[in-house]
Amino acid sequence: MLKMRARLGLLAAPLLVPFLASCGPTPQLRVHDAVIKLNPVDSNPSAMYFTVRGGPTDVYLMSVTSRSVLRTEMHESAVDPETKVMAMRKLDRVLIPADGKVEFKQGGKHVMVWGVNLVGRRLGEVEAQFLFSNNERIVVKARVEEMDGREPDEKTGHSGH
Ligand SMILES: [Cu+2]
Repeated sequence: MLKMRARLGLLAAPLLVPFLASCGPTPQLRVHDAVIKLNPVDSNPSAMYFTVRGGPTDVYLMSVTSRSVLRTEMHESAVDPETKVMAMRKLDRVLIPADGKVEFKQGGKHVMVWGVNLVGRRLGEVEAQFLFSNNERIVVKARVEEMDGREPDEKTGHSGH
């Protein structure tokens, strides 16, 4: 039995080597700073912003969904080179480069969100699910706030409209 344990110890040792040999942590695919900015007009879509950090390999972000909303779409805002007008286009997927950083922010990439439900507004947060091309799913809490950063009217009880 003792002999057996000694042998197992020897077998386990090589497994540690890759960890010790790498100089720095392996990049991990993750999502942070997710926030939904509520549209002041309830029938108009709200926008969701966040940052995605790339993992060890290139992947695509395929969708962002939430059970607390009716519908979502990934968009990118950009100035049309011909008309010089700011316009949005729909994105089917977004490349997240290995060890890279992709920001979804105002005036750029964003997720359009229709129908944020009352529970999410009252709690001031919803659970959002990010699906990637490698089948990884990341679930994060997204803060829900008014356009100017205040807590949702439904949470504070201030109903201005
Ligand atoms: Cu949009």
